[in-house]
Amino acid sequence: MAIERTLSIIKPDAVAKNVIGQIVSRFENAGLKIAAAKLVQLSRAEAEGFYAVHAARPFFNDLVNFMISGPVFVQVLEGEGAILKNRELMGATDPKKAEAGTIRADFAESIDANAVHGSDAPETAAVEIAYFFPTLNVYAR
Ligand code: RTP
Ligand code: MG
Repeated sequence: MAIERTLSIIKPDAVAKNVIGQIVSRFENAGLKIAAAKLVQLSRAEAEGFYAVHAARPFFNDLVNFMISGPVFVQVLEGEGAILKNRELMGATDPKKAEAGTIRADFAESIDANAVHGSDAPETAAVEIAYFFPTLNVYAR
């Protein structure tokens, strides 16, 4: 499998719980490297733009309000099959359905406050990485 990059966000609920380090350790232990990272408070416009694909969904407003409720930790993770690997580490969107030992099973409270985001495909990973780290190629290894 090829070396890929994916965008990860540790969401406001997990940042507030002080488990950034525990979640990052799971990525590191799975062999993913951190290619970029920052702690940011998203504006409403930034959160709306990031989740624009969901703009017509009934949960959009709640999702945006949640994403701006506190700082988020945004990372680019890099490694073999990073996109799928990250999704597997995250677990299902609804933590009640997430497999035991996944990040969402262990740290998330609800489908709304579900601890992490991860890109779901190569195309979305490219768009999402550019959204938060437009100059990342400067740091490419
Ligand atoms: P994410 O984009 O945050 O990594 O999550 P995901 O791919 O697992 O789920 P997605 O379908 O992309 O939905 C984005 C976020 O919207 C919230 N959501 N709520 N109430 C609902 O039915 C519902 N469905 C989705 C979740 O917080 C999800 O992470
Ligand atoms: Mg998604």
